[in-house]
Amino acid sequence: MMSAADPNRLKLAVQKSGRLTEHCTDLLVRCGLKFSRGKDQLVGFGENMPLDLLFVRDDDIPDLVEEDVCDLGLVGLNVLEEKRLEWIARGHEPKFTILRPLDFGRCRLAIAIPEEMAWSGIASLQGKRIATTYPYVLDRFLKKHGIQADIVTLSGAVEIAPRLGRADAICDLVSTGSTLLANRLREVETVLESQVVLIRTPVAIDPIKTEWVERLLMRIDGVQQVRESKYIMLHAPRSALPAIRQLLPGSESPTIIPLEGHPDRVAVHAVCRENVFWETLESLKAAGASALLVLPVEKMLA
Ligand code: PRT
Ligand code: ZN
Repeated sequence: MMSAADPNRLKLAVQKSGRLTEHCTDLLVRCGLKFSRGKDQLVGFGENMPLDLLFVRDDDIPDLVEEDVCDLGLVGLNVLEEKRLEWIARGHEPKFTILRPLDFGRCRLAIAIPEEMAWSGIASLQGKRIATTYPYVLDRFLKKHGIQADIVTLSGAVEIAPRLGRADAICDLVSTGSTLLANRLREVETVLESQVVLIRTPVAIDPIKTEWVERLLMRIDGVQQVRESKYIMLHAPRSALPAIRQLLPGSESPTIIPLEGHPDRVAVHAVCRENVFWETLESLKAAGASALLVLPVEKMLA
C-alpha cells in the first residue's frame, strides 16, 4: 500500500493558501499530476505519480527543502533570496539548487517614497528610515550602493508605515502598483525582480526519484513552452514561401505539404513560439496565404 510517508515518493512543498497556490497546482495538473488532498489538507497525495504535495506557508518552503524534509519546492525568489541571505548572515552556507524559473508569481521588490518626498536618486535614501519585511535583501541593496539607512523590519502592512510616521520610505513587493498609488507612494527603485522558482534539496535524490524529477522538469518545460505557442496552418503559392516564412513569428522550420491537383500551391504547417496576432494573419494573407487556421497547442515535448 502506497502512502505519502513512503521514502520512494517525491515530496514537493507548495504554498498552502495564497497567491501562488492556484498557479502551482495548475502547473502540476498540466504536468499530468492527479492528486487528492487529505482531511488535514496538508498533504496532496499524487494518485498517478510517486509525487506528493506538502501544503505549507511560503516562508517555510526554503527551510523544508534546504533541510531535505522536502525534495522539491515552489517558492517566490523574493522569499528564497531573503532566506538565503539570512542563513548566510547566521553562518549557514545554503546548498539548495534552483532547477527552473517559472513563468508566474512575477513581482518586484521596490523602494517607494511618499509622493511629496524629493528624489534625486538612491542617495536620497541616506540617513532615512525604510520599512520592509525583507531586511536582508534591502540591506544588501543599500550596502551595494553605499547608503547608510535605518531598516525598520515589519511583519506586514508596510505600505502604511510612512503615514504612521514609522518610516520615511518603504521597500515592498509591487505588481500592478495600485497599492502604492492608493497609499500615495511613488516607486523609485527596483531592488529585486522576482518570480516563482522550482528548487531542490542539496541532498542526493535516489535514482528512482531522480527519474521522476527529470520527467517533471521535461513536462514543466513543455507546459511553459506551449503557453504562448500556436499551431498555424495555411495554403500558399510556392512562390510566396520565402515571404511567408519570414512572417511566421518565432517558428523554426515549417512543414511544407504539396496540395493534390495544385502543383504550384502548398500547405504550410508551423509551430509559432509566440502569439499569432490578427496583424500577422493579415500580413500573411497580403503575402498570398489563404485558408489560414491558428490553433492552440496543448502539449509539446522536444
Ligand atoms: O501565508 P503565506 O505566508 O503563505 O502567504 P503570504 O501572505 O506571505 O504571501 P502571498 O500569498 O501574499 O504572496 C505569495 C508570493 O506571491 C510572494 O512571496 C511573491 O513571490 C508573489 N507575489 C506576486 C506577490 C505579489 N505579486 C504582490 N503583489 N506577493 C505579494 N504582493 C502584495 C504586496 O506585498 C503588496 O501588498 O500585493 C501588494 C502589491 O500589489 P499591487 O498589485 O497593488 O502592486
Ligand atoms: Zn509568507
